[in-house]
Parts: sequence; C-alpha cells; structure tokens
Amino acid sequence: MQAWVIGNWKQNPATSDDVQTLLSDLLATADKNDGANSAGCQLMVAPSCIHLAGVSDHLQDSPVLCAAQDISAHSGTTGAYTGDCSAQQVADAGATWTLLGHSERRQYHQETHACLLSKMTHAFDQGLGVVFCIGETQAQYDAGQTLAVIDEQLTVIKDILTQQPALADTLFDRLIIAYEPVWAIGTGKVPTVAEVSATHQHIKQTVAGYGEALDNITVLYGGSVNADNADSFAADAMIDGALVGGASLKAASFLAIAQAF
Ligand code: G2H
Repeated sequence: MQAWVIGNWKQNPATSDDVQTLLSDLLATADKNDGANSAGCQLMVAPSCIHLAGVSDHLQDSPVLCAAQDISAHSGTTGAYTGDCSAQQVADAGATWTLLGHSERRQYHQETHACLLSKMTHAFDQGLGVVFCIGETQAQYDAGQTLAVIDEQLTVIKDILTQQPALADTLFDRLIIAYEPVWAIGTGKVPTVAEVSATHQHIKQTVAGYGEALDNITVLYGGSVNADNADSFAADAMIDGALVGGASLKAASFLAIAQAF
C-alpha cells in the first residue's frame, strides 16, 4: 500500500517569499535524496488558500501534490458567500485534494456533521480527493470515548454513500482518513503506536462496512509527528502515512518524515 505524507501548513508561512523558499528547499532536498517518492511515498502539501495557485504552479512537473485546507460548504461552484472558496475554485487553482474536518475547523469554525457532509459532497462533485480528519479531544480520550467519537464522525462518509451509493466504487483512491487526536495536535504529546494502530484498525473496519470497495482504506496518523517519532509510526502496518503540521514547515524535517514511510 502506498504511504502518504501530507504537510498541513495551516496559516503559514507569513509571506509569498517564505512560501517560495520552503518550496525551493523542499524540491531541492527531495531531488538530492532522489525524492521521497523513491521510498514509495506520495507527498502532498496543503497551503493556505491565498498561496494555493502559486504553490501548485511551483509544484507543476514535480511529484508533490497540492491540496486545499478547506472548501466552502455553501456552494461547490460560485455564489454570494463572502470569504469562501469553492471546490471548483480550489481545483481551478491547482488543488487535486482538500482537507476536510480538521479539528481546528471544527473548534474555531463550529463545523458540524451537516456542514462536513455538504463540503464532502461538493469536493467529490468537483473531482477533488478528500483527506477527512477525525479525532477525539483530551476529555473524550480520558473518558474512553475515542472509538465512539470516531464512529460518530465517520457517519459523514456513511451518509454521503447513502445519498449517492454509486460513489462507493470510486472512493478508494479519492478518500483518505487522517486520525488526529485533538490532544496530540501541536502539543508534542502523542498516543502510543499500539493505540494508534488499534484505532486505525477500527477505522478501516468501520469504513469497509460502508462498501466493499472501501476495504483497507488509507488511514494516516496526525498530531505532533516529527523526524524523531516518524519511524515508530511508519513501522506499524496499520499506519499508512502522516498528516504533518509544524514539522512540515521545514523541508528537512518534512522529508525526513517522508523517508521514514
Ligand atoms: C495536526 C497536525 C497537522 P501538528 O493538526 O494536521 O499538526 O503536526 O503540528 O500537530
């Protein structure tokens, strides 16, 4: 199974010049190392919306893919939705994937099940792949509710397949799940590999239950992944790659993580 390592740049870097420097470092180091692709790893970066077109231009003819961090829930195309970017617009800017449901979107933008169902529908309608982020809070983890929370969050996928059953046969390589415990995001705290492995196994089984074609879907781990701990996650057969935040903002650490997978 191909591994994926995805850089979620969040609201970084500060300037277009900084973006170009990061990309140049990334491509130069990737070339020098014969590319992370030689390790069978697909690389992707998710810049902020304002940098999307420039990044995708820069990455043209490179093996690195470009994703949006989010899309509008209100329309997949155009409309009177001030501040939003649609699935069609991010695809036009060069994104082939979008993240959806990151915990920072759920927390700071109150993204709900209905909102995410709408976004996912627009993404698939416009031909984008989706990296769907799920994960429990510290309080939910402490209360032993991790799997129950995940089951509830995964119902977005179940519901979209109820609405459009024909999608099931097309989603295997257009849907990635990123398991990111909220308490591990940007904190330096990580669950044990055994915990992540068991949760990923549960996610794979649950999604496989939505349709035969979704057997063994790609599941990434995210939350304080860095060059030092990537090896331990990469060694587990249930962990198909990583969604990386802070450590993706330096080419060297991002590529070290990619090499681990
Ligand atoms: C989790 C992750 C990237 P970080 O948000 O999605 O960020 O690696 O900084 O914890």
